[in-house]
Amino acid sequence: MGKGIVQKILEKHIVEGTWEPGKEIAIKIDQTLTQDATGTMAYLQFEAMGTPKVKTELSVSYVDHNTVQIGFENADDHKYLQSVAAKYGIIYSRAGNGICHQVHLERFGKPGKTLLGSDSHTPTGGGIGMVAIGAGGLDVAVAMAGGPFYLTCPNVIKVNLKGKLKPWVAAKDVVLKLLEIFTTKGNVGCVFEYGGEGVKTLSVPERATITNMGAECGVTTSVFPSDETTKAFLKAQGREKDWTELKADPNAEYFKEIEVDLSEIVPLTAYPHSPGNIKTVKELEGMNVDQVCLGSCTNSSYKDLMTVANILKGKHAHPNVSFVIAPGSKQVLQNITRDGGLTDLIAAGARIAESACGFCIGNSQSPKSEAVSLRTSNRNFLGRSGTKNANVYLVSPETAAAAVITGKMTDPRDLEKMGISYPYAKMPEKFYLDDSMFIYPPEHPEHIKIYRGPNIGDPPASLPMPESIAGEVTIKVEDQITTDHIIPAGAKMKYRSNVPKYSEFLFEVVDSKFYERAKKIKESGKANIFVAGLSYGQGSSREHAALCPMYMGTKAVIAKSFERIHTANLINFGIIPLTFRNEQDYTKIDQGDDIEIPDVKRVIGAGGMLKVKNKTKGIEFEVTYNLSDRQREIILAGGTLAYMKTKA
Ligand code: MIC
Ligand code: SF4
Repeated sequence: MGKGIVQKILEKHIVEGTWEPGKEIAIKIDQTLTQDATGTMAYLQFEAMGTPKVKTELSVSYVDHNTVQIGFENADDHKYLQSVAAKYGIIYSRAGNGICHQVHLERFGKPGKTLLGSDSHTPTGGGIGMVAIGAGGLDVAVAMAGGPFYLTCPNVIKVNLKGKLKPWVAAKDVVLKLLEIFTTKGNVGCVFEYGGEGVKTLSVPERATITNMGAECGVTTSVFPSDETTKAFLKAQGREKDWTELKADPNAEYFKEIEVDLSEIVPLTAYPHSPGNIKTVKELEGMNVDQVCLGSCTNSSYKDLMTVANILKGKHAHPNVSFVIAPGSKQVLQNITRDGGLTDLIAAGARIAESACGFCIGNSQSPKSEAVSLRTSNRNFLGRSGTKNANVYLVSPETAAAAVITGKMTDPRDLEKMGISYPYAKMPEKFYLDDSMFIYPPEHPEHIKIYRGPNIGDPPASLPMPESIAGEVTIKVEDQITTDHIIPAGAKMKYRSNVPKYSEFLFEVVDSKFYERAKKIKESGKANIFVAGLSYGQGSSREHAALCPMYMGTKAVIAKSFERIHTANLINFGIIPLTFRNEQDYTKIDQGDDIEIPDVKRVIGAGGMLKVKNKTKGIEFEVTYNLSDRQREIILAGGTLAYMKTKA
């Protein structure tokens, strides 16, 4: 039987287990990346492991999230990251160099390699044929220390692309189409592998947009073949030697195959407040637009910005539209400057923001109250923009440009009627290259002292699983609760290195009284228990969505289902993810209920079925858990760091 690309790459990296979809495997990680918002905790944990130097082929520490720096906290973290990078053999990408995923694709990604990143959009690297996976910081720390990464051997879904995109229709519309087909839930344990004749019609940045937003479907990663287009991209980056061809065997077998005809796709948008809410742009035509933001790791490439620059050449932003651009990297900014795009964008009234996450994470450019904001980013979760009652629509750069001109939601194909023809932005044969914002680690790092400002605190220690859990339900939430609901980013993200302080903002966007209740429960000696619906923990890889609950004394989350990265983070911090055996039991438990999970330690140790006693309601029901033997040991030890100590 032939093999697909994902199977070929993974099989080369498996160190425990074998290729058997659904079973746990461990793989060797070639490259890691971190970003500053998750990186500080990751490196604190790495330091705790006592490894003198990273053991990967390449590890890069990016600073791209917290670059607004109101107060000393972020600058302290950046200095800490710079010193850790120098000490342990990590390349440091300074603030201003760009968004980790864009920069990694440009300068370091290699077809056929594995990449683990402490950011959920790490699968961007799949655009050049990497198996690139997002994970919590602790998992990345383990990989840097030479440990393997554990994952469920994936069910690979082959997406056969046919045809060619029509003018004004973009890669963003392709991935929004996939979100319409697959939705944001129910895809845990799957990977998208792209193939078919349509692949060769897509450039690398287009492929990367598609793999980037596979994260929103909840798949482990998304991978494109590595072909002549990949080679040309790497050549333009001066890295032709990093290219290898990757293609699926003609008789490869997959878990499932679907066909997507690129020529049938039309401009799409994801309406508030989920990337899975898909409508055609036509359906929303005429809606007034207050803000347009172009950027984020999804759509901030040279091609994206040049396309918009060419559309807006000689035009001006509508008076009601605040138009912001955050180029994906310093390289993008330098190249659109070289090729004249920046001048056209500035002339059109663009506000040029730093090459960083910026608006995407809500730490700047929050829109006005009740605004309609069109963004080329990947997430429109409630409150993420920093304005809770704003309505964020995710769109392609083409649709964004159309709204800049008209001040309304406009199908970009209608720009033809205004005399604007579709400007195909060509990929340069050679990018202007400048690596001066990378700081390479010294050969002799002995003299390096780690800088620790007052914002840096040690990661809190977790407690082993007690014999039985006596707890109270702190909160009961609905389906599709994202990590942005659990712990906000934006302005609060500066406390990432200060867990006690950051914990005060848990569930803030859902329930402003949450922290007070959780604190009371903790002080009473009971465990905090959360109850949730389907697909709990969507979105970001931020381990603080598990670390802060752990700090507040949370021992279990009972949900209808969980998302992959968040499940791993819960386990890493000794919180057991439990699912209702019978989904109807969700109705039998409420906020404030007194709960007991008897004999939990023994039962998990033996791998048996757990019971939840609802003492307030005088009933009980069964819950299940899907943990490997290794994960059961981690849960019993109270988390991965504690477990590693038992193995040392
Ligand atoms: C995001 O897009 O939500 C983030 C901010 O990049 C997160 C990481 C974080 O919370 O620091 C992610 O996607 O993993
Ligand atoms: Fe940064 Fe936004 Fe990408 Fe997250 S999704 S890495 S915040 S640009």
